[in-house]
Amino acid sequence: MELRTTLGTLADPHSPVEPLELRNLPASRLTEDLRTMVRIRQAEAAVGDMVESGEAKCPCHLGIGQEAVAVGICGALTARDRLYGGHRAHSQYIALGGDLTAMFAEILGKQTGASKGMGGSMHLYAPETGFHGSVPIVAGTVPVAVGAALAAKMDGSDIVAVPVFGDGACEEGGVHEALNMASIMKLPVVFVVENNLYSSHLDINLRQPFDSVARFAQAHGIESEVVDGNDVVATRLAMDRLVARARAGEGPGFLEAVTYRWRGHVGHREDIDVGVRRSSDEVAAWRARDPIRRLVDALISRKDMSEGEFNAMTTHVQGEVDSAVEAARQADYPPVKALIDMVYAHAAGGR
Ligand SMILES: Cc1ncc(C[n+]2csc(CCOP(=O)(O)OP(=O)(O)O)c2C)c(N)n1
Ligand SMILES: [Mg+2]
Repeated sequence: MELRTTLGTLADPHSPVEPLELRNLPASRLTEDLRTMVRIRQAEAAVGDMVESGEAKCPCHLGIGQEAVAVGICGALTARDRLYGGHRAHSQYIALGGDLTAMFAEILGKQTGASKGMGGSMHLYAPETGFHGSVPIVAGTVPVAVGAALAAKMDGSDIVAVPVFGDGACEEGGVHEALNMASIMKLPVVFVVENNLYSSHLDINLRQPFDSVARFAQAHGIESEVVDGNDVVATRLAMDRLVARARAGEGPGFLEAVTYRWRGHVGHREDIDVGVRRSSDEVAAWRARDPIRRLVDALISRKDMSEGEFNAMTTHVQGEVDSAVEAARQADYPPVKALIDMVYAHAAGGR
């Protein structure tokens, strides 16, 4: 097997933007995918506003521009599967159907939040949807997901575990241990890397000898696919293939989805020129590869949607987001006592 090292045009924002191939997929499904991408984008824009105004006190990492990865991968999963996220996980939480009010409430530190207001943006949790938590420790949930896959195998269930992490997380040793264990034990896990070409402010070309991280999967004998992560259809189809293999007991998979975040590493700003290569030109070129616009254009050219229908969709979703934000604002903060009750476990006998 030839070692894949370079992303080529997938990482070049100036390469021609190819129209999405909708591959005879039904309009109903693609329209739902579009709606979810719009919901993620507008919810994250609202989070950005909360950060800018100072209303949100916790660090918030926005993935605006990366929506197609979450929607593509989550569409391949059931609520019984177990997905684990990292610091930039609003998109996966929403794509799996996590409650918007509970997400905003968590970000605002309210007791109705997804983690009862104790965790903030980077500690979302909605196990009823298959979202088994996000943790800010880079790569922290990767070995945890492999543990979930081991449990699934030992139980003889058909559950698949999915850790979602970044290109930067691939520089953590735990990822490589997790890949090795998953491979040698043929565990039902699909590793998903959102390769957005940056780790904080550092370009992947300044951190690694090659820009494609799927080579780590190849090194461990794991089936891998590399896709345009701004193409929701390609992402979904690749994930479907890897999940089906894992579910059938054929071993782990690894999906590298190449994408780009429009905002800076953390907070609401674009972070132009704080890194070594991130320039306004680069951001503008990636914005032209907007995963939402590409899907809208493809749906319009197949006559499945009109521009007016898309506008109506965005207005409707904005209404949902606004009411969720308002409901989160109205909720109470947890009582101070909850800090002790929820952070420390009580010993048996109730001391
Ligand atoms: C173990 C650990 N090291 C460092 C950090 C600080 N940190 C937070 S996010 C981040 C960058 C991660 O980059 P990547 O995995 O590519 O994800 P992205 O932010 O691009 O989504 C770093 C270094 C951390 N949270 N945890
Ligand atoms: Mg990254």
